[in-house]
Amino acid sequence: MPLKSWLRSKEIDLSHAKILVVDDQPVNIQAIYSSLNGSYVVLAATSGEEALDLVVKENPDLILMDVVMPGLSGLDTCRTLKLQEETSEIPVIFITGSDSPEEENDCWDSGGIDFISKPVNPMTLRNRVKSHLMLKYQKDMLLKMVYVDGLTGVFNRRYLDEHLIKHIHLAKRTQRDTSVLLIDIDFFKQFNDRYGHVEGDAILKKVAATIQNEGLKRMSDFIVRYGGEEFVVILPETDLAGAEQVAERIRQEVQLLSIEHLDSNFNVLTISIGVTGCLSQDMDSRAVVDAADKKLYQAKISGRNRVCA
Ligand code: GH3
Ligand code: MG
Ligand code: MG
Ligand code: MG
Repeated sequence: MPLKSWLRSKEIDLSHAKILVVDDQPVNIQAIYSSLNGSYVVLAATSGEEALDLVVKENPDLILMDVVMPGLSGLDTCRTLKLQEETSEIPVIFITGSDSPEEENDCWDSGGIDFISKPVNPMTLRNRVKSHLMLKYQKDMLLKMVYVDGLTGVFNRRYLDEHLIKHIHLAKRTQRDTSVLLIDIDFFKQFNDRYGHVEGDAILKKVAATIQNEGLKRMSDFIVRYGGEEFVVILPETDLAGAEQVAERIRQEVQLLSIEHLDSNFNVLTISIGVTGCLSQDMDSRAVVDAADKKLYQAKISGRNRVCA
């Protein structure tokens, strides 16, 4: 969507936005549900513990959180969400019966983005929810523009630069290796020359999607478009033997797409992959990618359409 139109609020469709309501009293959930249902997708949890599970499963866009609950309080639930990387960006609005400034301050301190007093006025609730969903949407769009490759929809080089180093440090600390694959399409210049750039671009999308959907099995694995027709895959907590298996699966899946490439030695489109572990490298991203690049070079000179580790 062009910049101008997504900034214009009335054009943003929020009807698929997911809101999680957390309250130990079903009657409170019901009241909020009847104010918001129809405009958004509304989910409910009756405890902080249940909310933490549901947040991971459902990835809501906004959470409406009761403060006082038996077991994990709303404040503790919010603190936990803010500490976990996958859930830390989800906005939390507290709903509370207290009117003490100190307790209100606790809501902000625990990571809440706003605060609504009980009894909840339905109009106030709807306006606040809409305003925060809009902000969340705009923030998500900006993050996408910053970290996602426009053509293929996978992460870009900037994302890799910021995240690989974290995985390298984690691997050193835990002594559990993170492995890195450098993937390069074989004879891609000839592909473009014969089939055209538009077809070449479509193939880049297809290869990226195949690596992502057929190649990567763990939530923590991720793929990055590293350059024109090169991709990097990060496999946290994966040793070299495991990474070789993943690389081999990816290589086969791409070959199985059976994309015609008459100027390739294989008659179909193929990829070559270099594999390295990061524990064996000095502690920086450059060294790790260079090591994978050396292996990739071996795969290329020894015939292409293969994995070298
Ligand atoms: P090799 O098997 O040695 O990797 O040969 P190659 O032709 O794939 O390698 P080379 O690095 O010489 O060429 C990469 C080519 O990839 C250059 C360009 O034609 C193509 N390419 C790079 N980025 C894009 C892109 O965004 N879209 C399209 N369609 N083609 C691209
Ligand atoms: Mg309560
Ligand atoms: Mg290349
Ligand atoms: Mg190539």
